Amino acid sequence: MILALAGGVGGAKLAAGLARALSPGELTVVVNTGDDFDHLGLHVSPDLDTVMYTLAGVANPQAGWGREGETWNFMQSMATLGGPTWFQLGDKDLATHIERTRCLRSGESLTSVTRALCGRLGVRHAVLPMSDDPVRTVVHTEKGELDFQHYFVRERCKPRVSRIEYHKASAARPSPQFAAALADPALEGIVICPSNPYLSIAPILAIPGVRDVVARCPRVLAVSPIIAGKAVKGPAAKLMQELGAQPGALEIARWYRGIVRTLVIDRSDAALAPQIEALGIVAAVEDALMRDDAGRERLARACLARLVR
Ligand code: FO1
Repeated sequence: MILALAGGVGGAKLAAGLARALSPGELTVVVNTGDDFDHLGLHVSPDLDTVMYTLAGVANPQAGWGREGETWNFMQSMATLGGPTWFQLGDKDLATHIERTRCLRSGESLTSVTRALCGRLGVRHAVLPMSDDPVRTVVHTEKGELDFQHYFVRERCKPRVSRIEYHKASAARPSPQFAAALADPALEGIVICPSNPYLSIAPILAIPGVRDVVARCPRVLAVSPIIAGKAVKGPAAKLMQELGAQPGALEIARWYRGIVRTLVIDRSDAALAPQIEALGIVAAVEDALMRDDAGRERLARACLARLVR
């Protein structure tokens, strides 16, 4: 069994590639929930939904998040009524948040709701929230302390960041299914998807016990979300700069030092391989940009080959 740790769009793409390469019993995807928030009275789980929609083949291909073929009647009516419109909820997507919230209020766990929603959308591989307990990413910026979605969507990642915090992470437990997967004797390896390390992977590793178990696993591979000094999507490079690090795959290697055995970097970063290897990490040079379904599967198969080698 392979365990994949994932955040939003980049993580979802590799998870989809892994899902094409592995049968449902062979893959478990654990997803960051530090981005979750309550909005308009609804429990929104953006990364879980991005992974779920992508694996179901119903994600919006342009944005990467939300659903394809969306309609926006709800949003337009909200605008007419003068309600908040900074966070775009399409009509189909809205049903996901309403149904999730209804089930959570009736006492179901986030793990159980996620399994049901994934099942309804035809996702056959296991998709798990990192925890059933609330963990909330908070970004300390020049504009003060911002909840993650306020920083990311409302403020468009513009305010300069000085620190990132994972609220309540120290009191959270991995979901029982995540804990079971980590302890499963059939666990062959862990793939850390090309998600933002600070915003998507760090909250998962911040749950007590998780970092130690991952670090003890002999086969852990990460894929760099930074290619040629730039983030494929999102604010990873900007964040690195603001946090005093040089944006690049070498800095990603430094961040994952002590956790991963192998770092997959793009061909355009091949010259960094000797410096990465000097950190005690195997640098695996691959075509790391996933342009289409075939690119996702090719990178996934390359990761699996590197993992078990
Ligand atoms: N991202 C945006 O940039 N703008 C939005 O209005 C927006 C709405 C949205 C609604 C549902 C959902 O599941 C995700 C949504 N996202 C939006 C993406 C999301 O907030 C971020 O990409 C992730 O949290 C970062 O991984």
